[in-house]
Amino acid sequence: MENRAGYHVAVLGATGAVGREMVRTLERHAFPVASLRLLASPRSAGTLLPFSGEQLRVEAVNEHSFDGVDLALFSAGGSASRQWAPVAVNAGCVVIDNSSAFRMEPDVPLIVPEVNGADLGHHHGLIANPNCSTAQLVLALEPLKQRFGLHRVIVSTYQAVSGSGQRAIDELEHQLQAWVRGESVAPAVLPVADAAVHYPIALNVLPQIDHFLADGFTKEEEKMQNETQKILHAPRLAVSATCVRVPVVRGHSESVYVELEEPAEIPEIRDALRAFPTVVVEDDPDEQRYPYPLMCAGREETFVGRLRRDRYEERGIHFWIVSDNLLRGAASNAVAIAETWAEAVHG
Ligand code: NAP
Ligand code: 3JN
Repeated sequence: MENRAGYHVAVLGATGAVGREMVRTLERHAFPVASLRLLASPRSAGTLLPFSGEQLRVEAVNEHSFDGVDLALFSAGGSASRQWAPVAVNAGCVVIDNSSAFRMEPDVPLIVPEVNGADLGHHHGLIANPNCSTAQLVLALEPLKQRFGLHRVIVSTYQAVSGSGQRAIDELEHQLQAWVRGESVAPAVLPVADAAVHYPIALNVLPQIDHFLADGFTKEEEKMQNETQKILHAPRLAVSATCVRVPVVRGHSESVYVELEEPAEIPEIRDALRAFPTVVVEDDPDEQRYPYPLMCAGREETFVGRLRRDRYEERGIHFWIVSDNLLRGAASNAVAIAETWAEAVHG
């Protein structure tokens, strides 16, 4: 595309579920893009994708893809990130990586701008975007931490299939169409594409996201624990997660139990959440109001509802969070990091 004022930007994984949203989000946010390079594997080289009224051709990533690029948004999986992030950084590019490859490295800031944007002050060219389930959780936890302190967190997720990529979206659609026809199709993607065994997701719920670890938790559950502790600067905060895949296309939901350091009344908690940027409280039992995934798809905010005190533990509260996993959890968080970075560097 022609050069305009702004940054030379690349998106690696541009043809994926997240990458396509990154391109749309750059346009929707009017991020100052001087030129945009769309990168993927050789499989999709030549594909045309729209950006700002033009059709841009996807290129296969190579050793020269990042020459002259200021900023690269990566969303092509951990192994592509491990291969290409050093190449991009050596070429002088700042990389915002959406994979788990570098998130827990001490010298790589892991950022949700509203929560810990200040951590962007120290990076070596590589900035990490958290897991989608973590991003929406920390947005609800940070205002509670600031006002009341956090003692422990127990979270159960209800994660949309789009979190597992375009093939998982296609798999749900094919299974639903087959069910309507009274047929069945063999599952091949979920719960984990490279596992030996697959289970149906249509009209089903799978209590497994990513591979199992030795103690029975999954890697997704461990990511939620570790990343939440890092972003909140709370390395000893007890965070226990159960991550579940549900037959929803877009929008992750979370049922959260939090023990606060100090007891608090529900109206105070609502006020603290409402005052926090990008958090929307949608909570009125009298009017049967609470957030759900179809309400949140395409929105960048994080929605909180079903707020209530625990009946046994004075400092315990329960609530429900919903957010668009492809936006807040991935593309718009990455673009928000880019905006924070651009503001810090060039004002
Ligand atoms: P997807 O729909 O399967 O798309 C994968 C993208 O990566 C495609 O553009 C694909 O290109 C590209 N790609 C794959 N291997 C590549 C390689 N070796 N070299 C260059 N490009 C390659 O997956 P997705 O849902 O968009 O997710 C992509 C990655 O983003 C995930 O693996 C994960 O690391 C990260 N992610 C993070 C979150 C989060 O929670 N923040 C959520 C979802 C995903 P082709 O079209 O050429 O195959
Ligand atoms: O399954 C979800 O809802 C979120 C998935 C995220 C994901 C998928 C494949 C690889 C990740 C991630 O962001 O943690 C990764 C990864 O990079 O490890």
